[in-house]
Amino acid sequence: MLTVQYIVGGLRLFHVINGWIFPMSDNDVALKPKTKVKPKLDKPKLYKVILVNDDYTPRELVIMILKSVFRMSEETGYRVMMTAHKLGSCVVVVCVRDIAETKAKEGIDLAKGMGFPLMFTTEPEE
Ligand code: TYC
Repeated sequence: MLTVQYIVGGLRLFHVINGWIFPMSDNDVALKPKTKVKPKLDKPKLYKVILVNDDYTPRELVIMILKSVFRMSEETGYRVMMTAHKLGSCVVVVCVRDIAETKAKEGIDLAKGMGFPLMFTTEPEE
């Protein structure tokens, strides 16, 4: 009995007829794969913005800065502030380096403008 099979090898197509392998001709396009090859983009490295505790900045000011710079609710701001207050520091947000550094500077500058030494640092995520 005559059996015909098709083999896709890389970009070349082959007929297999009774165990014999024949390359397909260029205009023989029946089994051309329809899948598109998407080039994969590297995912950007992420950075943590970290709120650091100090003995001078008022709690209410820390919460106000978390709300205005990092768009946090009062409740989240309170929890993040208290975590830094009790443990020494707290991760505020994880984002791309550019944004992380800009947000950290905005927070520092706001507090500095009011005479307080509040500190935000940034570091790469593992
Ligand atoms: N420890 C400060 C105080 O008792 C409040 C504070 C909390 C300051 C968190 C900084 O990151 C901080 N007034």
